[in-house]
Parts: sequence; structure tokens; C-alpha cells
Amino acid sequence: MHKKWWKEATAYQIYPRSFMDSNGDGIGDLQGIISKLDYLTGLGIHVIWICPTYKSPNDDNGYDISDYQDIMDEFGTMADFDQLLDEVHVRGMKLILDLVINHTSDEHPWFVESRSSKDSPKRDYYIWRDGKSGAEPNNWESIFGGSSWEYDETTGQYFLHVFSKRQPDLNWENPQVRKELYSMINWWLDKGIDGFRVDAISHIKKIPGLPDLPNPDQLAYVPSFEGHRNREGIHELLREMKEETLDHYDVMTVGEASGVTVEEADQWVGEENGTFSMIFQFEHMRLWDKRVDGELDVVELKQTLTRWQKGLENRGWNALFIENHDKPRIVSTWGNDKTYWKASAKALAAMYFLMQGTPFIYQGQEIGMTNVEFEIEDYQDVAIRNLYRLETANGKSHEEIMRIIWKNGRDNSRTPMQWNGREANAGFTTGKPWLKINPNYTEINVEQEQLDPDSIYYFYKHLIKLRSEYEAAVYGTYDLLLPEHEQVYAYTRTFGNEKLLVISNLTDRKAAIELPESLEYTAAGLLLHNLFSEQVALSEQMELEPFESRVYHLI
Ligand code: TEU
Ligand code: CA
Repeated sequence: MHKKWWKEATAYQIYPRSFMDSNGDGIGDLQGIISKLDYLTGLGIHVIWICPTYKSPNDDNGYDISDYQDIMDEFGTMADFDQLLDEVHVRGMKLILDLVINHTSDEHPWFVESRSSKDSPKRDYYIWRDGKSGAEPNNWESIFGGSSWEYDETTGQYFLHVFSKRQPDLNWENPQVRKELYSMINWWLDKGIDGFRVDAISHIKKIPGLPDLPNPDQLAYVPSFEGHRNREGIHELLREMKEETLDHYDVMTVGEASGVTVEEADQWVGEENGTFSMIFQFEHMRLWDKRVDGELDVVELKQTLTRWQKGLENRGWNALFIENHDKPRIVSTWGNDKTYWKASAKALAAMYFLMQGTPFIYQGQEIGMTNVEFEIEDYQDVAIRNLYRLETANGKSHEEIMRIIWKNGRDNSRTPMQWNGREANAGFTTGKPWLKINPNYTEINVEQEQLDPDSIYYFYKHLIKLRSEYEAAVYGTYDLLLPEHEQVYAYTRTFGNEKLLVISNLTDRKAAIELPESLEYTAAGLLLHNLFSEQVALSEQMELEPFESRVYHLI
């Protein structure tokens, strides 16, 4: 296996709107990020991924881009961006941007021109079709709810949008579109950025003929992915993109590859054949989605993550994550944000962080930020608003819909970063925040976490340090222990003579374990423990406290 800087790195995801506001307009911005770079170096971060900061009308908070080569007014200017890039590099860190190329904004000049007439030279930049007997061209549901087709008066045709109707899908079959995208990508790479997280990339290839498809499971809020997710032929497009752009730079790329299975991973992230350095796969994140109530199925979690760990062994690389800006907060879902707030946040951290792959921390995860329960008018997310509108029309009660939003809504993870408990808006802004602050900021905030040596923040800091001290934590082979245990996630990482053992009880009950005899060791040093600071010896039989987690160095 080849050594690479991005394999040894720990990455931090910034949602710029909610990270830090520098000018009191209530919206996070580039200068705000610059002012917090020392916070990130303090934590030990190597790579920063910033969600889109390009020019955008903000239907989907920047994931609807109207100019790829300019900065959103609310975030600052290109000069601010250049300064940010410099300041990141001066601190020895790397910066990767969000590359959104499945779709643009409906305000992008390409789309404005495309929609103007059937003969427009840019008509085929997007996907236009006639209606079928006065209705949509097919029955595809959009990921944000409602039809994937929007009728356009000007020319009497429909255009395809897999996400919101203000995010028309680009037509990747058109070589001119691809050429334009490649030159934009190279423009950013030439500027000196260090790579991309590539948004919704598994959706770029649509099924030929765009036929009607069996309808999705409405109850589980699953749109019809059949027509456009991970379709045959996608790798020809990805390979071309790579050859025309990424191949010429030493960069880190993370494809957001929902729907991809580990069997196909070689084409996505194979050391020889893959397009990306790593991908975000979502098989483990979906585990609790189906159950609005009920706890995490630990056995299923182990099966899923182990499949990826073993599947990519010596072949490719994993991106490790348990939170992002599209998912609720982990401590409120798989963890327990009440009685076991601190312990469960740490146990989940140790569980995923020391696997093989590059770990990502989503802003606020490192201080244990939690979900919120707002009134419907206080939500901003286009997906939440669509859901409320559609489910109300379906006859669901207000209470029922709110329960779903509180559990699943994307704004759970988008509330502003909680910097301190002293100032009215958690130190995020001096103005009125664009999205309400989580009222628990008085207890949960960076300042508080940095005062407490036993905090979640310091636990993450230790985890990052461990990855730099033990090669096994980065390059070691992963082996699952106790596959059938219903509460405990335990695994080893082995690199030459170096062996680490990670044990996490992921439930709110005590757990008894018996380590397998095959695990030979003569002594063990406790490297990290989430409950006590004293040494707790490793023995074959142990009882773990609720959400107890230990990391040992086996000798
Ligand atoms: O999300 C993409 C997205 O929602 C799907 O690919 C998702 O992975 C799938 O539904 C399974 O959960 C990205 C961004 O992260 C999100 O914030 C944007 O709204 C979206 O693309 C559109 O750009
Ligand atoms: Ca601002």
C-alpha cells in the first residue's frame, strides 16, 4: 500500500454559513473562517473541507451555483478566498473545496440561456423533454420531494432536477458541458487548492431513455434512485474527468458516492483504477434512518463497516465519517444526548476514528453538539420545507411531521457553531443568526470544552494525536472482534509488530465481553479511555460501563 499525505491526515468539514460570522450580518463567512484557523490547528487538523462558497442564490445553501468562479457575496470576495488559502497553507494545512457538478443553479448563465429557446446553443447543457399526455415525462421523484421534472412555460418543455427545482441537472452526455466543467476544475486546481469533495457525483449518469421506473417506498422517504444513481457507464465519464483534470495534480479527492457498493469500489477508489482518493459511502449512515425510534443495530453497523474495511484492504482507501451537514447530530441519534452525552460522543468517536481511512470531523461534532427541536417557521432547509408541504398535503398531522423533522432534518447539524456560553449568540455572530442557535449553547460550547481536560474536544484531540503516533492507526490492518456481540464494537489494527485494540460499548447498558483467545498479548498499555483517567487493565473477561470506550496498545 502506498503512503500518501491524505491517508495520514485528519479532515474537518466546515459549513461556512454556520461556522463564524465576521461582520455581524448573521451569516458565517470567509473572514470568519480565517479568524478560527488557529482553533483548527490547535485541534490538530490537517485538511479543511469547506462546503460551497461560490456565487449562489442559496436555494440549497450554496449547492445551487450560479457562478463557479466567483464567491457568494454573503461569504466575501475572491480576495478573501485567496487570503484564506494562503493562511491555511501558512499553517501547514490543506484546503479542499466542494465541487458541485451534477447540477447548477437555475440562475447560472448556462441555464438562463438554455431555457430561453429550443434552439439555444446551450439547450443541451441540461436535460429537456416533452411532457407525456400533458404530464411529466416520467414518474421520477426528486430527492427533495415532488416530481424530478419542472415545466417551463417559455418553451413548453420540462427539465430534469434530481434535487430541488432550482437545481437543474447538467447533461453529462454533452461533451461541451464536460469540457466547460473540466476547465473550471483546472482553474481552481491551478489556483493551488488541495483537492475536492465531489458532490452527488454518483448521480451524473442517467439511465438511457429516461423510462418510468417502479416507484419508491414513500413511507421511508426514499426517492426513486433507479434512474440516476450509480448507473452503468458512469465510470467512462469519471475516468475522462480524472484524465483531464485530477491526474495532473497531487490532490485529495472525496467523491460523495451514495448508492455505491463495496464490490464496485475498485473503480471508484482503487489505487490503480479508481477516480477518487476515497469516497463517502452511506451504507452505515442509513442504518438508523428507517427507525425514527429505536436504537442503533450494533451488529449491523459492524457488518457494514467491516465490509468496507476488508473490501478496500490493500486496494483502496476509506473516508471515515459519522456526521455531516445532511445528517442529524450523531450524539442525538446513535448516542444519547442526555444521561450519556459525554460518554456516548466519545465512544462513537473512538469507534470510527481509528479504523483504516481518513477521518472527517464535522464542525461541532468535536464538542458534542446536539439536535434541535424548533417550530416549523424556524427551519430554513429546502428539504425540510418541501417535506412539510408535501406531507401536509398527504394528510399527515403537524405533530407527526415535526417528529420526523426533529429526528431527521438537515438543519439539526446546521445550527451555528457554539463558540462560547457568555455571548447572546454563542459567539457566532453579533447580529441575528440566519438559523437559530441551539439553546443549549450555554452548556455546550468550545470555551467550556477547552476548560475541561476530560472533554469531548480533548478526546478528539487525543485521537488525532494517536493517529500521528501509531502507524497502525493509519496503515494497520483492521480486524473485527466479537462480530455477534449486540452492544460492543471491538477491533484491532495491526502494522508489523504494532497492534492497537479499540473497544466501544455503543449502548446505554453495561456490557460483558470475553475477548477471543486468538488475541495474544503479554501486556497492554491503555492509550485512551473515555470514562476514567486511571489505568484499567485489559483482561480476557471484562464488564464495560454504558458507552465505555478504551483504546489499548498491545504488547
Ligand atoms: O447531497 C447529496 C444527496 O443528498 C444524496 O446524494 C444523498 O447522498 C442520498 O440522498 C443518500 O442519502 C449533496 C449535499 O451534501 C447536499 O447538501 C446537497 O443538498 C445536495 O448534494 C445537492 O447538491
Ligand atoms: Ca457575515
